[in-house]
Amino acid sequence: MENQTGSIGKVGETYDASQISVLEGLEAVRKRPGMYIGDTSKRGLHHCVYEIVDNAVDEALAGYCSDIKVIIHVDNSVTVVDDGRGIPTDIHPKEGISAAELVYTKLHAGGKFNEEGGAYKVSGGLHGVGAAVVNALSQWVKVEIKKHGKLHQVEFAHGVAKYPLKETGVLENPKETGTTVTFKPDNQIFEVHEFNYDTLANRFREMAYLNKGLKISLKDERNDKKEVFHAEGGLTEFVTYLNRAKTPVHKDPIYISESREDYEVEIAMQWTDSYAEVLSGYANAITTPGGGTHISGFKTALTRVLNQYAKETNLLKGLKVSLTGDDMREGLTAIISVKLPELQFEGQTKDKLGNSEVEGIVNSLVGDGLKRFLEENPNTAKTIVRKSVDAAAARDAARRARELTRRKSALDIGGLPGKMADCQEKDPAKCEIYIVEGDSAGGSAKQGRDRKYQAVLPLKGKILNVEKARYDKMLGNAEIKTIVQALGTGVGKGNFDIARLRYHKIVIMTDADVDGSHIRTLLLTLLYRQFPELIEHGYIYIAQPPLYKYKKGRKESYLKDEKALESFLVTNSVSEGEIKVDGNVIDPEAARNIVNKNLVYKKTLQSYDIHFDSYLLKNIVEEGKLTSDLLKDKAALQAHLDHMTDYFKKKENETLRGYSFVIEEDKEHGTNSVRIQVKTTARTKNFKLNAYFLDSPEYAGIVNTFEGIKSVMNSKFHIATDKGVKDFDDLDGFATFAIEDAKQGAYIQRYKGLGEMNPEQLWETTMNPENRTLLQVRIEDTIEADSVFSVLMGDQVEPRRQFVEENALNARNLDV
Ligand code: 0RA
Repeated sequence: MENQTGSIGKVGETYDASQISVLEGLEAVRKRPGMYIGDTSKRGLHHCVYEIVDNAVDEALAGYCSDIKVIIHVDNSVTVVDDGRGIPTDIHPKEGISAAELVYTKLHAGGKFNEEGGAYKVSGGLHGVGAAVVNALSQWVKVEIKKHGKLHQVEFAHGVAKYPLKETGVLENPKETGTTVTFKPDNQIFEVHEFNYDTLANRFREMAYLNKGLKISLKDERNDKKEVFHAEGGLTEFVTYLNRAKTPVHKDPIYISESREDYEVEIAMQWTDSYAEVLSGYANAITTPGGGTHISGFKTALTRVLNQYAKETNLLKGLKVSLTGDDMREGLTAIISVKLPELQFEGQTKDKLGNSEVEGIVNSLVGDGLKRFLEENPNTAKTIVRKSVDAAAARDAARRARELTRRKSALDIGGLPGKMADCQEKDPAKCEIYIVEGDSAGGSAKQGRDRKYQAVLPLKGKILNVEKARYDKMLGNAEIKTIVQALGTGVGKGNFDIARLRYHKIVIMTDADVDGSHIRTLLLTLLYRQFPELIEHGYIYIAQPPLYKYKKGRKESYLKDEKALESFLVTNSVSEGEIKVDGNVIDPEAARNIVNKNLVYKKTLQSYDIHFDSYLLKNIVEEGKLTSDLLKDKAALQAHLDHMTDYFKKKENETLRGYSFVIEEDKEHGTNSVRIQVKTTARTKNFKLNAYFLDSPEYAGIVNTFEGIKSVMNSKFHIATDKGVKDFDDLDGFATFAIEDAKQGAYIQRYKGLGEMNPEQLWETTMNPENRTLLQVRIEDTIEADSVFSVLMGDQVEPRRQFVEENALNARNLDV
């Protein structure tokens, strides 16, 4: 595929000089991707999808599009389909190329469009240059446009058009319009290559809630997961969703939607009996984790109106302290969404809304709306005020409890928990603390560690679930007290001081079993609810003890997981003896390379079994006859399909599948397609095999993998070692032998707990910075994290059961 990348010289022949600046622009993006999409890690990778989806959402917000579909493919390419007007296809008068191509190559095309095309409203952070940025950072992009009764198509490789926009056929329904974009992010640019379903789902769910009526569906072909995000109830449904695992103290969320001139303010909020405050702001549907004027306007209005109401209704009687905004927001979940003409972002990360006029507008609209609500719903109003009064009283009690503990710990000598083993180093930046499950693993960790800079705190069993406990009760728990003491920061508003933190690496080390995962979640809940700054600073890590140990003779290796074990077995296969392929000697390195390629090919095919059929795919790829050229010739296609039908019929006993093929006309691509039915004992599956797929870079990728082993697939393999001589009729036979051979005489142990490792092993595999891998805990999405913790740790059983079922609580799936 690489050699299909249009060379610059060729582009120069087809296009005028304006292409040169386009190429320079793309080059700038590829050189410094971070400047355009933030980073090249998981976040940046997913951001590419958001940019493409944002374009479709803009079309939807302008009222021209009702349905957006997003598909994650097996090769980690992504398709975004919309039924909007279709990107303009006409040739741009000044640039001399199609508008569609311009959108994907020119960094300022979006802005220009706005002046000329009129209705192109830009919502995203990149001001419409998103498509070109994503193109520059993609291995390939394919765009299909339905417009003017025709299907148009253009493809790019590394940002460069492979050919000008072309018409491929006529539409069945000439009135149909829309845009389909498929892209594969460049693996050379991004550090992370696999899309995460939940990350995309959370974002689309949020977008659907923020844009009432918008419909986005998501499908993952890697596992056939799918969901439709669509909320006629908008923010009210959002708050209900966020509170799904909590117990609301009033029935329906309070909803305020008002506008003043060009400013729209939409708010939904609901109090629950939890102690967490969840406030989330959006400006033009862009999240503002840094807060800003909309948030401060909201807070001011809430404090003012509730205080006034409490005074007027005499509900403050007996309260010794005055009611603060924090008291009022205890247990509150609120979404504040504003839409405005000209966004201004502030702060280091540009995630804080800066428009000063917004503060007053939100303050006044929310104030009026809330006042009206309280007057019309006196029972709910009283419940809310009583909850705030409770919070204020608890805050006062906690302050007294804290003063008590502070005095006590001042008397403590050293102030460190007794069962803890501290390190010698005093500079927190160099210090680590391992929080370890169980006394026995704790003992191994104490013996195995480097005592210069590694401290160990063993925990006895499970700590208190802080999700269900207020501050004072939490501090009464002995295990939590030892953790707080060890960290050194203190805890709670006005008491926590990050400057006093004694370790800049806090490593949670638990067993890879259900109990271990529960303890880890309890610890993360404590850290998330009481020490969120530690997570924000990136100080919290999860240790990754190996799952496997491989031992053969004196050689000992630890393998992180199944995948690592598999690739280890391949690299250690056929390590001795003479290997011949069709009579020619090859070196073991080459043999291992072939075995590995065979494995990759097998896995690639296998991954298509979920939404396609791997056996059929293998046949099509290896025969190489069923191409988009063959599709065009109906008679030849029919002859080939007859041949395939006979072939599969003969193999029926082996495959247990019945295949049938029907030719259909594909006017859009000016050709035919094949409808395939696969019957197994369990079910019948239907697919359409069309030119779109056979011409896709995705399919080319599979063919390419096959090409790598094609020449030796049916070769005779021969291996002669001390143990004897073995012959194989094909690569499959040899590859199976090679991997089995690596297992021969080896002892492969699967670790269940940390306790199965002695101190040296624990040090070697999990604590020694030279070898270990630590998983850094990051909060990608603060509101989603809040709801995950309440789902996992809260009172409601059903949401938790559902979550555990859907996520199968994978120990490595820890991005909260
Ligand atoms: C500008 C003008 C027109 C449509 C679009 C942009 C458009 C862009 C994207 C990007 C993804 N999907 C899209 N759908 C539409 C309208 C041109 C016309 O009225 O013919």
